Amino acid sequence: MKFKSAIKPYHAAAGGWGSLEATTRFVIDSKHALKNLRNLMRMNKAKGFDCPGCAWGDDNKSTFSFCENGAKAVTWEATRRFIDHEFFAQHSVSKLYQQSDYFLEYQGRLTEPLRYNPQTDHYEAIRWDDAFALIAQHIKAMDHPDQMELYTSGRASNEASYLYQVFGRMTGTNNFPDCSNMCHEASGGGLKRSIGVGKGTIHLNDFDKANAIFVFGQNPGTNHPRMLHSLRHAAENGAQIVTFNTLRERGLERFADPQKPLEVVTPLAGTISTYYYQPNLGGDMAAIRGMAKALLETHRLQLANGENGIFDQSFIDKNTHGVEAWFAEIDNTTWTHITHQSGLSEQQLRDAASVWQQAKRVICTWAMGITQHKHSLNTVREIVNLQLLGGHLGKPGAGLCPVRGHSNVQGNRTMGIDEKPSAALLDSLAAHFDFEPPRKQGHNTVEAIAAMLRDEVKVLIALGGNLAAAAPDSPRTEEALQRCGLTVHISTKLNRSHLVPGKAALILPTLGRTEEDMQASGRQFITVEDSFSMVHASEGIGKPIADTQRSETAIVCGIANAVLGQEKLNWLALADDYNLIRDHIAATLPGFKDFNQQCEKPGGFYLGNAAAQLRFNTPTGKAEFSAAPLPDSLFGELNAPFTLQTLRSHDQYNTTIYGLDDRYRGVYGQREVLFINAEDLAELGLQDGDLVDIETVWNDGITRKVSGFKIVPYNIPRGNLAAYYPETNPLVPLTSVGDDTGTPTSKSVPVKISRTVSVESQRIA
Ligand SMILES: Nc1nc2c(c(=O)[nH]1)N[C@H]1C(S)=C(S)[C@@H](COP(=O)(O)OP(=O)(O)OC[C@H]3O[C@@H](n4cnc5c(=O)[nH]c(N)nc54)[C@H](O)[C@@H]3O)O[C@H]1N2
Ligand SMILES: Nc1nc2c(c(=O)[nH]1)N[C@H]1C(S)=C(S)[C@@H](COP(=O)(O)OP(=O)(O)OC[C@H]3O[C@@H](n4cnc5c(=O)[nH]c(N)nc54)[C@H](O)[C@@H]3O)O[C@H]1N2
Ligand SMILES: [Mo]
Repeated sequence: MKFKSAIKPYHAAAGGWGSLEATTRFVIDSKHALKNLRNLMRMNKAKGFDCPGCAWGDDNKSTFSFCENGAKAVTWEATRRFIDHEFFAQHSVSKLYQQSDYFLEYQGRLTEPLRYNPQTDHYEAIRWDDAFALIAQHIKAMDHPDQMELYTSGRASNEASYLYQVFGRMTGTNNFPDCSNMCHEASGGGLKRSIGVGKGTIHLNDFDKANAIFVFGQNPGTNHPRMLHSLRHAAENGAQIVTFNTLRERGLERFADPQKPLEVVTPLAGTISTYYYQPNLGGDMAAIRGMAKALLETHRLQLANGENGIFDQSFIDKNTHGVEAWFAEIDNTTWTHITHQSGLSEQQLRDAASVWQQAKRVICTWAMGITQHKHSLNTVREIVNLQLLGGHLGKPGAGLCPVRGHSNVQGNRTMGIDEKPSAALLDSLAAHFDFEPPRKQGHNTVEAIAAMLRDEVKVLIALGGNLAAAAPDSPRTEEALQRCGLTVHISTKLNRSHLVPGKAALILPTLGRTEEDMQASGRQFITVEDSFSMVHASEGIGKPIADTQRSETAIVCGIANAVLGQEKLNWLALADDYNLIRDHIAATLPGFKDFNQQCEKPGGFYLGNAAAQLRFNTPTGKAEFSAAPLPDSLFGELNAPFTLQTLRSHDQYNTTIYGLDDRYRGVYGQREVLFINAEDLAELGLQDGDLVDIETVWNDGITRKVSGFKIVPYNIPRGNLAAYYPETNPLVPLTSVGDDTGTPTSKSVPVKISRTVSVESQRIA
């Protein structure tokens, strides 16, 4: 495949004509236009399927609740292209390994169960029952249940992931590495420590009531396009929107609503952000500390003048613990430290603080720019600290909003996909299913990969996802997968993980969210949970491309039945009728009483959030201020000239590459680019378009390098770089993880760059 590459600035607003055009192009391109249009029209409506694109909520009001990137996700899944054993007979695994990620997924849907033949290096067809029997044979041959790793990617339904964790725990392990370990772990952990619940506290309609919204480290124009509508409406209602983003992101600057025809016709693009601050990578904790320092100064001045102060003192007294220790820490933090680490001036932070001060109701949102650093957990807690000062919790138009990634990643955790399960969850499962679940903590994703590298993993099952490409340190992750006794991938499309098979390997082809799921008792629906703790039904409508595919739920039941038999649970009956699974969920998890009846509610039901009702499940029973010191420096002794963040382009869904354009950033037909500040470029004696090598500066003697990345001068602070994930995953060391989160530090990789001398083996595009 040939692509014309170009860099040209994008002048229009995000979300306007360009996005409508792109949507239409994807719908037409998928050669299945009618079905796709019908799918789009039913997406996120009260009846229909949940958009697999992201975890933003739905208002069920607009006629077309979809966005350009949701449309891509749907049409990508609904393709008529497919591959079966004949394709694999033609292409060996090592040949396919040479191809790009784009090429792999572009081949279309997987339709048959496949087994790797190490003698021939080809995948071959296998019957479903034989595949299940092979898995059972490997699991039964393990010395210990902890020799199994059960990975989950956040698209899996509540029903499939619930049964998956019951299966794992009945087998005897808590090894549930998941995509969340690489994503919002810091949000869950930070919120849990601060307010006792690891989820956001707001409803979608709180955006309409907020006076100020602080958006930290996220790119909604690409990754949560429907959030732009909420921001836009908020701005129309007079809310101030303050953005903290290292890059200038088009979607946060200007936005036109493609679902409002008039606005698209007259390019009345509004400016979304009142203030747009560009901190250094990892500089947000310092920035918030600076805001808090400015606010505390004003507060004390007011008190000295006999006024009330600017904080919500009655909220603080009644609901929180530890404010004094945090104030002491703020006093200990110097402005020099704050401005140096954040890269923002004292004046900028005072301005941001004054927006916060003037707002009665404040929402803070965040995503990967906050969670993929070493000190992410403390940064999330610093955001909570700020919100607690103003009592911005438990009232309309205010609160905390981690904007989740995968469409059901939040639901997966609710369902018990958790390598560190609470005693309450285990007790409940033990009582209901009458078995003794393992109490020892399991592995997160990075720990699972380390165990594979130590040859301790006999069986890896992956319920979706693409571990080989999504996890850090690609060469080591690929080696890790190859060291497993058996790898089993439950997947919709071909991806890199299938091409680094374990000693034995299976690919099990599954139905997607958009497809009709017929079982013995009739057509099934599944349920998902969005970023706002709304649980709702999702029912696929497209006809599956092959009757040899199975639903994720049916596959999990098939595996469990082969391994555990029917002694504790009739797995096959559960696969016949998902209502029975929901009855088990209702009986074991809080908030799911009358689950099946609740699913009838249009728009779904709210799971509730104790912290939003000012009930705090913390040791003191109050919201806990965190008094963590600002890190002295972000990289200690390493002394790297640049910090690199690895991020998403507009034409990708994580490791799925839809196309080679990144329209809002003006990049076309290519992905191996490096965004850099123009002054840094000049200082290095490099020019726009030059090719460079990027090499990690780390402390373990391993060389981590990628070659031939094209330089793109960009509006980014000096010393900071950006390049796309997953091409730069080889640069992220497995041992570089967040404190208390284990999340790879994908947004702060210490690197140096040099002119490329020769480009080694590039993958075929
Ligand atoms: N179309 C599409 N939608 C998606 C996805 C996708 O790949 N494609 N992925 C889904 C998933 S799993 C997730 S987790 C989300 C991800 O959603 P995002 O978090 O928006 O994803 P990234 O592309 O990683 O973007 C990180 C953003 O944070 C900024 N940033 C990086 N580091 C810092 C920092 O230290 N400070 C500040 N202030 N800003 C920083 C970057 O410039 C960039 O704008 O999106 C979900 N939705
Ligand atoms: N360097 C760097 N690395 C990162 C990140 C980063 O920002 N930078 N982000 C991290 C984040 S936030 C995340 S969430 C992870 C994502 O990690 P993963 O969730 O593991 O990766 P995805 O690319 O979302 O998985 C795509 C694959 O899932 C399969 N699939 C798609 N739909 C379905 C379905 O309905 N069912 C099943 N069973 N399979 C399906 C397809 O085969 C497809 O190839 O990556 C992380 N890795
Ligand atoms: Mo994510």
